[in-house]
Amino acid sequence: MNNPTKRGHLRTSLLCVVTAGLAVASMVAVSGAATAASPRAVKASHPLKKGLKAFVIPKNLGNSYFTTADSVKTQGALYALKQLGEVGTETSGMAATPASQIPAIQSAISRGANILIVSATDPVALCTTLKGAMKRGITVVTYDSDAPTCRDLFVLQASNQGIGDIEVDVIAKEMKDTGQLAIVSAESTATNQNTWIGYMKTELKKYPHIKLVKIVYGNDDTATSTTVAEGLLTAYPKLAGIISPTSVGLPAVAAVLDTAKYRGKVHLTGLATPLEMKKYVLDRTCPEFVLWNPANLGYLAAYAAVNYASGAITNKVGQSFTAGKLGKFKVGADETVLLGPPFIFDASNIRDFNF
Ligand code: RAM
Repeated sequence: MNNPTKRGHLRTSLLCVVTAGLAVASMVAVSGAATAASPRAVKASHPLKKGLKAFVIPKNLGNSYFTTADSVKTQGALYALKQLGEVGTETSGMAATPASQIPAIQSAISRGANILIVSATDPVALCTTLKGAMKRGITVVTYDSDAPTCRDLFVLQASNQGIGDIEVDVIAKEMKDTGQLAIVSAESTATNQNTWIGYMKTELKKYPHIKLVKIVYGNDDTATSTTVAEGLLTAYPKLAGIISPTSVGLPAVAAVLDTAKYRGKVHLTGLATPLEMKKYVLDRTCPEFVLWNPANLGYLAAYAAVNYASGAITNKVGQSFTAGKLGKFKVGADETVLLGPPFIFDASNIRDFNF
């Protein structure tokens, strides 16, 4: 155990998770992100506008992480919008690329959007379109993956450093602090993965016997992730560990490692949804991985966006709002609202989650 304090905290948090039904609620209860406002800080609540046209635009469609973050069924972004009396629509392209996502953003604008909630495939390529939207008075909120210079607010799933550090600490423990490590990421332009990889490189300095030999990109596409993982294993026959910080990449890499040729030879961790990883956790291809509650991320992004579009909050540090069942949140530095800490999933809790 390389970081007992952090791991201990996460373990304690996960002990609260007892049944599939309660799991999601418990992740909220222990998130620690909701900040109770002092009685003095509570003002008469500003009325929220109703009937706003809100478009939820994930990196791409067909990715179960975003389906969970956005859907009514999972109580994600579209559910929150419905609760608030807004008109919510999910739209995007099929590939997690700016070329595929930008036309969906443009179409949302021409369909009369009041709010855009976007997971950015690129920190800059979307900016002309998003800045154009902001000039027209459209509220632009990024969630999951940021475009820092061209949005009003960013709703962040968990501390970026926390996400990077914990993945390195998990793989280092599995690798017994030694050997060649590679990363199978998403798009090479993805703001979130690149930020986490930056923190991973810093955290790796704590493990001088682990060498990061290669970063490859599976583009949040299963077939591409499989191909690049296979290429990696061929090019680096001594590879001892892989981190895949993407919910599409991690199950794809796990499927490659869960074969006679590689079974038990290469350690694996990363980010993914629990249902997609259950098999690989239980057969020990990937004993531990990390995520947060994607539905709560979408839900929080919707509340933040509607509060901003209604003039109930600005994006200044300390502005606070209530996000329905999640409680009160505050705008922090860099116009960012934080959901909570990341979670480790393992054999002790993997059966408890239904997303
Ligand atoms: C993929 C996407 C998303 C990321 C998750 C963990 O679904 O890249 O942006 O947050 O993985």
